[in-house]
Amino acid sequence: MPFGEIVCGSPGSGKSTYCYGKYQLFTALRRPISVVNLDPANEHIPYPCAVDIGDLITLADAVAAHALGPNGGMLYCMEYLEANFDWLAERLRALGRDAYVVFDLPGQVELTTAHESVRRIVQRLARSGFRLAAVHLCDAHYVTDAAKYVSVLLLSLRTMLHLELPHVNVLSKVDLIAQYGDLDFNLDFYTEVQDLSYLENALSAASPRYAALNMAITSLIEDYGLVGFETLAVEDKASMLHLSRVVDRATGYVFVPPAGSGVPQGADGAAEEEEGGGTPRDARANAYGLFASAAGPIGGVRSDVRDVQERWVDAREAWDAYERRAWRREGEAVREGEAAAGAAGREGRAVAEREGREGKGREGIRQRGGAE
Ligand SMILES: Nc1nc2c(ncn2[C@@H]2O[C@H](COP(=O)(O)OP(=O)(O)OP(=O)(O)O)[C@@H](O)[C@H]2O)c(=O)[nH]1
Ligand SMILES: [Mg+2]
Repeated sequence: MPFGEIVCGSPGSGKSTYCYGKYQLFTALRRPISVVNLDPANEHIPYPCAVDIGDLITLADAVAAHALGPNGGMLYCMEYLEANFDWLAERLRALGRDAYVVFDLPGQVELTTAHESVRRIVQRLARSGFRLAAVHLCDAHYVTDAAKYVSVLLLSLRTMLHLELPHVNVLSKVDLIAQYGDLDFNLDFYTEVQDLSYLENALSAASPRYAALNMAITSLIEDYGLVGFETLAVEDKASMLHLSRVVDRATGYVFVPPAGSGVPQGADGAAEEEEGGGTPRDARANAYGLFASAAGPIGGVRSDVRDVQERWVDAREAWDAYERRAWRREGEAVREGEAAAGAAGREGRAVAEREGREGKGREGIRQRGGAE
């Protein structure tokens, strides 16, 4: 069955860049991936596009044909896509049953917080067998200001409640966070959405008139207790790998056995498998990874937000220097490996040539000996 991610978030939060980063990561890992552009205003698509809404409708078409503004045009495009859902479904079917599809959405947040078309499209995809998670990107610079942070919390909560999908909120561009000045709290305060009453002073100082409203909003967010964040620096491999693990858990991908794996001895279905009539891969539980990968903590480099804080906030220069040294060493090792392989190849060819000459020489001697 196909799996996928609905990548949403405010304008410029890094959705298309993330889709491209995911495409590069999965391609390097030899994991199947297809990226679908659902943003009719996306003119410079950075990734190879498996399906492009631009082939159905563009924002410019909608605006020109119906004398709409850009926001109205975007809503029209999504309604048009919903009305032509078969167009999308047919192209997605062509990607195969084992496809992993990343959907790049437009940045208009009303599409994922209030308007119904995207929600209904997502529901229809789910009914057609897709296992989806929403990946909601929020620019990390919002956490540097208490009021903006509260707005991001509200936006994330609203998106979660509207889309009704397994949901991963992400503070994107965390590599830039140190540029916006010192944080009032450590990063884990923001990602774990800890006691929001600590924001009271900052919120009241910024807008004393709305102090009571702000605190009512924060207590509403706390009452739901749903919002939390992962972090993302798209060019950092560790960050992308960690987020991929989180998303795999949210979609349920971790429950599906890896391609080509058999059923372990003694597990349900092992006998059937031995007789050659096993259940298809996506219809059986992943007896290898079920508990280890689904129930255990997610490990790996920078899976703890305190490490993310150290990498991008507390000791950024030292880490940059360390990674540059590591890349240099890796480059040298690759070059040395290639040089050694080249030398071995040359030596091998020389030996083969020598043996060839000697072989011909012996043949010549044998022939001469025979003639005598
Ligand atoms: N430093 C840094 N820059 C990023 C990161 N992710 C995205 N960007 C930059 O943020 C800008 C916006 O990224 P996009 O991927 O176009 O954002 P988007 O959400 O697709 O934007 P819209 O489609 O217009 O809503 C680009 O200049 C990216 O290079 C990141 O992790 N780190
Ligand atoms: Mg985009």
